[in-house]
Amino acid sequence: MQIKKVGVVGCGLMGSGIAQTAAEGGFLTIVREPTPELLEKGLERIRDFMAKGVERGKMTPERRDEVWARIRGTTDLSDLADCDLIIEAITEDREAKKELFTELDRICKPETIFATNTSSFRVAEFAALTRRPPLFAGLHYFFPPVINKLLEVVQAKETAPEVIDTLMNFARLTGKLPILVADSPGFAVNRVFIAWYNESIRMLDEGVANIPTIDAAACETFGLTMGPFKLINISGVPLAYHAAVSLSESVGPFYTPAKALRELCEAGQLWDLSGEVDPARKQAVADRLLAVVCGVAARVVEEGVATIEDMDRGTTVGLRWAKGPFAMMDDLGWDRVMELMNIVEEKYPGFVPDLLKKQAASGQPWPLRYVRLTVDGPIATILMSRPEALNALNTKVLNDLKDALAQVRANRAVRVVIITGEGDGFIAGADIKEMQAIADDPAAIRAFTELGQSVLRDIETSPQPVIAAINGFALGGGLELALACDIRVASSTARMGLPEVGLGIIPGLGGTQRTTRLVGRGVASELIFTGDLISAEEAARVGLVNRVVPPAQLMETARKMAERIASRAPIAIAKAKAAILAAEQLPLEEGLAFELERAMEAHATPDRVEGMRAFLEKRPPVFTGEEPQ
Ligand code: CO8
Repeated sequence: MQIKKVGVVGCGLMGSGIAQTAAEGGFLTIVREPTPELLEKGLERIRDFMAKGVERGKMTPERRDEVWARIRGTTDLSDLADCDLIIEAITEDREAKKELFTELDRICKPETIFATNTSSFRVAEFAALTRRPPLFAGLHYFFPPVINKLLEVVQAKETAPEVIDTLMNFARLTGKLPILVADSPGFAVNRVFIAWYNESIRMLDEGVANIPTIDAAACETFGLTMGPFKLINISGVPLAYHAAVSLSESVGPFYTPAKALRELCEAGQLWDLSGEVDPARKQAVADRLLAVVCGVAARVVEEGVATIEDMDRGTTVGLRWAKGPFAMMDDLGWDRVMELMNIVEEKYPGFVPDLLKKQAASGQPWPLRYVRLTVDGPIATILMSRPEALNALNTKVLNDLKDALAQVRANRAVRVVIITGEGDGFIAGADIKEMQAIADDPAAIRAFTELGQSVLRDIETSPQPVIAAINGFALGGGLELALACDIRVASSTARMGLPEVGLGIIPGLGGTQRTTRLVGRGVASELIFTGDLISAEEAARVGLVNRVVPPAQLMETARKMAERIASRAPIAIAKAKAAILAAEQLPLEEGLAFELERAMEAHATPDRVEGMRAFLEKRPPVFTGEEPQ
């Protein structure tokens, strides 16, 4: 399924931003408003937003012109007939949406994918009105859609998996970080967000604290610059009220809007943010908020709406929380989490979900995974899966990677490993935030660096060859990781570099050693001393990567290469790998002696017997990788 032309129906605050991101992603985009006046207003919004982007240096004038050239406006719905994807972004009016989708279904070609940006209704309800439920999904953008990277891709009951793949890909091409969620009221992130602000207002109702205290406690607890009251004043009181009403109707009375919110909405006023913060009351507020968001997040996962990783991703990327609920629970520890749960369980009996109780009873942290291992026949693929931070390496990621590598090493069926990254990055280096947090503790920095070095050494010494499929930024520790792999294939859009000296540190995960061995002192020195990023083409020219391919061919190229390697004798490959590595350290004589021993070991294997026999019998060999008796 290929998307080239995108239709966006509705060019208001959300629709205009959605259209801009689609055009920025390279798609021909046609926006529709019913009248020329509304259309002009919508297009003006896009022009203004891009002009501000140019003013702030976020966009060059050339880029603005290029994006603008991909946007067309219309008042005629039938102009959207040949779009490959239509995103509905009209007001949250059920009947209007129903009417629109019925009409679009009549007008559009049968293969057009429909997506609704609804936040309050079920996707399936609209899909059922059309002849294309398998081609119908949700794309739930977060405000402001050009800036907020989070996008919930909603899979309704009948949405086809290929449509979901296509939309996830579309989301990435438009610079979004997609999370897959089920078609459930409020999807994933709003369930937590609405609970968070509604609970804040309930605490105001109950006299737990005043507005400035609640806002301050929320900011400190969730690492925000704006608390719930200030945020609601900016995003709109009616929106906050109606969102809570909608969830209370579909999920239950827990979401009934707080009294003060209802009254404020009815009065058409804003919160009065004045007053003093009362430090003595902040802890009580923080406890309630933490308890509520952790419990709700676990409930949403228990219902199968999203994974624990995506709940954390959704809240950190979409709501800008410093940490997601599951990472926060791991930090707090189970004794403290259960203490918090008791507070809310008393207020809302039955609040604590079984999933959370079970995990607490196990005493284990949540099984958050930032590295995904899949094994398909003889090929293992390790996907670095922390796209919200361009897959930057923190302690958790390094430990997950170490585990994955150990599993691969122990699996005799695996003959080749591919390492690649999710989203825009391969790996943008060691995690600078984590390094900064431990910067004053040299022992901790040393331990972190040693852990990184040992993981990269695991890659280098793995008996199975490892291919780095470099899909995006490979910087600092990320490039160092790629250099520990045996072979590097890069997408033409990848960028590489060793920018450490710009941070006042040096490449400490083997960058000074492996780069020099691979490309020589001159090129290594230029890369390391300037800290400049280079293109994939340039990396290939200096010998840093083996080959460069178009982005769409990256994984296929890596897999084909892996398949060829996997068809060879595995013990011979492991021996050859050991000898190649030895060549970097040993003088030639010693290297040749080392090679001779490895050659004799390979010669003694049943695979050598099979390989030579198959050649003479003019048939393909069948290698087993068995050790000699
Ligand atoms: N660490 C932590 N977070 C990161 C990192 C990183 N290395 N790189 C990117 N991120 C995060 C960003 O903070 C941002 O998160 P948020 O949205 O919460 O602010 C998110 O990823 C997306 O990044 P940007 O918004 O910056 O994306 P852009 O497309 O604008 O820019 C770049 C992409 C150019 C890659 C930019 O993110 C960048 O410059 N990143 C840092 C690259 C870097 O300096 N890497 C080297 C790190 S140091 C290292 O690897 C040392 C290893 C040896 C350790 C030895 C210790 C003694």
